[in-house]
Amino acid sequence: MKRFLITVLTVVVGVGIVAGIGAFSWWNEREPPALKALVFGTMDTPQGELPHATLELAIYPNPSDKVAGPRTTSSFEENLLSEQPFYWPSSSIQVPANTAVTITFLQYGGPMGQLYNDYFSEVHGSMDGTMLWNGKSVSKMKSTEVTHTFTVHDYPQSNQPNFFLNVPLPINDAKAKMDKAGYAEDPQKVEFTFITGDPGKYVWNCQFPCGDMYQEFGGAMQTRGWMGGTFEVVAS
Ligand SMILES: [Cu+2]
Repeated sequence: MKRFLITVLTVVVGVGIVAGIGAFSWWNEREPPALKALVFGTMDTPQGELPHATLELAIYPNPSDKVAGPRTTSSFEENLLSEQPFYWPSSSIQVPANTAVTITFLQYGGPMGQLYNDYFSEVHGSMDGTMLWNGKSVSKMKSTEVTHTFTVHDYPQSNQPNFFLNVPLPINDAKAKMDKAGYAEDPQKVEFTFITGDPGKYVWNCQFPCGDMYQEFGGAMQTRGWMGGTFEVVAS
């Protein structure tokens, strides 16, 4: 009987520890609060007049006193990512369905690395095939001018509307004025407008090797909340 009780107790404690670790890592690795595109008025589009929503995202080259950066799950990870870039204020994006959405990107980082695939230096999925780069309309950039991308895609198996966007984001050149935090004083500005369809759940990530290790696809590139996240089209 005693042995039986000890066995039961051991199992109960074991299950408790596993559940505890599970709850701890779930809490640590949870999605950041969603950043929602808000509707302001309407826009004339090839699909007629649609509600118009806007959203602003910044890309910083490293955490600093100015911008804390995404949550890290340990001091080891904090160290590993202390010089790594991230999207801000959230990597969980929500946009309304059947709406014209404009995302404004402010890119604060300087030059690094080189894009592996020129496809990602082209604009894909915007309303008219272009984006505004510092106020100028462009449909692609030179691959040497790109430092991050915002690339939204579908899961391989799903039966929701297909959805794909690619926004190349420009570097600040080596001569750009940087502040103490290492951020460009006059960041690169990109405005990208696209039309959403019916609701769906997608993911986005950066396609530029801006992390470290694994051909620079480690570090920020493989950490939730830094260079990738969720992109949800929600019923409006
Ligand atoms: Cu990146």
